[in-house]
Amino acid sequence: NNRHWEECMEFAVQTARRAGQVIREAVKLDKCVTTKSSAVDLVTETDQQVEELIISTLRDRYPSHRFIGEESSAAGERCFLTDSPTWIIDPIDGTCNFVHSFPMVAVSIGFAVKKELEFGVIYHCFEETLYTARKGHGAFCNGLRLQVSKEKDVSKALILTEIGAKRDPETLKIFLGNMEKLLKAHAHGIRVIGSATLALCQVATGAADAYYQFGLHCWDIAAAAVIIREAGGVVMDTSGGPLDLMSRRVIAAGTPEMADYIVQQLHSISYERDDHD
Ligand code: LIP
Repeated sequence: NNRHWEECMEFAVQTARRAGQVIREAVKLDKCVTTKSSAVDLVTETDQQVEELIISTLRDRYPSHRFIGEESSAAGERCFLTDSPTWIIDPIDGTCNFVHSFPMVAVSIGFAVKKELEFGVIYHCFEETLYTARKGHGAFCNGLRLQVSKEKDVSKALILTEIGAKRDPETLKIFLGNMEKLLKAHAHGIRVIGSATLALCQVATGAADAYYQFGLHCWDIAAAAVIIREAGGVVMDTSGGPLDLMSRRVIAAGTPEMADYIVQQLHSISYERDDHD
């Protein structure tokens, strides 16, 4: 089966590159923007077209596999993992960036078997950089091996986060309070780049020391989790427990010490689980 997953990953790479080309063309055109869970949770026709392209391409080749996709879920499809081989897809991660032509947009394709993540492919559409990892085989960016940062001390850390779709006063207070705590601990800086998957890839390369977020989705985490782990990093729940792909929250870091420190600082923001009924 291992050989088979390797072939699946090669096909995922081809498919992500094709999708990225469609996104690069579409960003130059007028965009038809609508909203989903909130006024800042954006979707465009391109998100839907690219998801359709990716899923139909993969389904033609692997008809027995299951698919979880951001836009299929928005359209009402149930989102849950079974033991079957399952593709977990974000056609455009960084939709708000895409809408503004801010060049941080990625295609993310993760793959799980028996509820375990096997490989991840993330393609930065504008830089044309490709992040890949398969369980047990290392993580790569454009073929070069990745290694996370070894930093343990928050006062020497560059930390990434994302805001999430909820913007009510209570949520914003917790969000800003979390940032304030890390800034008071003298983190070198905090960045919000608008793409959870590309931010997580920065942890895999060692350019960032940690990432945390409340409110992201399984398709933002799946591929990146494999890439960070294979680069030697940790990916866990914000409670400090094991990662729960459907829980809408994550902490990733180069070292367990860094992750544990951030766990201690964060106040939780609750979002409805991805696998809710
Ligand atoms: C979004 C991320 C964004 C994060 C949101 C959301 P989308 O994905 O890229 O950075 O804050 O939680 O998941 O909607 O652009 O695919």
